[in-house]
Amino acid sequence: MKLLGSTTSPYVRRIRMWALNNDIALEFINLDIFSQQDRHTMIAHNPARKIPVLIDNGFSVCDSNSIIRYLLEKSDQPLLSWQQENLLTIINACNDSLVEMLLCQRSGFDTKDDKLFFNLQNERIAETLRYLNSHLSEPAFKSCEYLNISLYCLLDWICFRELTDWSQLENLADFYQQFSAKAAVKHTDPRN
Ligand SMILES: N[C@@H](CCC(=O)N[C@@H](CS)C(=O)NCC(=O)O)C(=O)O
Repeated sequence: MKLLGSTTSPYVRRIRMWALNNDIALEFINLDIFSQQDRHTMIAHNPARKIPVLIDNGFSVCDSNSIIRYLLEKSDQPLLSWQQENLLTIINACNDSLVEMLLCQRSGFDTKDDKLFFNLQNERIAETLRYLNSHLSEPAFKSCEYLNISLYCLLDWICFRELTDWSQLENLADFYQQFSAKAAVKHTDPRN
């Protein structure tokens, strides 16, 4: 199986870390999705023009949510419960808003402007982080490897891109510190 992605994408990193932990061989194709040639490769497999994309025997699976479901099924592991799906939705919502804000910054907008779009993203980012801070000790969260990986990838990506300060959220800070020691973290560090 091949994984189209980039070393910097937190969504791609989740899949890479989970595959490493579960001994699932993925050939990682590192793309620069804003270069003409690599963009062509991405678009050829995903009309939505986003990474990650998993390719298995010529079949493309788009979106990290579908990819993890595909890999869990393929490796005969239980899917996420509905409670866990909801927690993943919260992580995704935070991550999506941060991606939108980064793209706005790169497009030359002042994201500190008092504008509806920026205010909505900032509110969502702050509240989802607060929610995750108070729910990450629950059994449904703790017992789910993919949720833990996804949260770590979100937090580390926020640090890497210097997007927002979550250091006052103590449970998140403890979680981040403990998780950092894992081998898959080092292997997929976007700074390397
Ligand atoms: N819902 C998607 C989100 C993936 C996503 O936003 N990927 C970003 C990279 S981190 C991307 O490809 N962005 C390209 C764009 O927005 O044009 C997933 O879970 O895979």
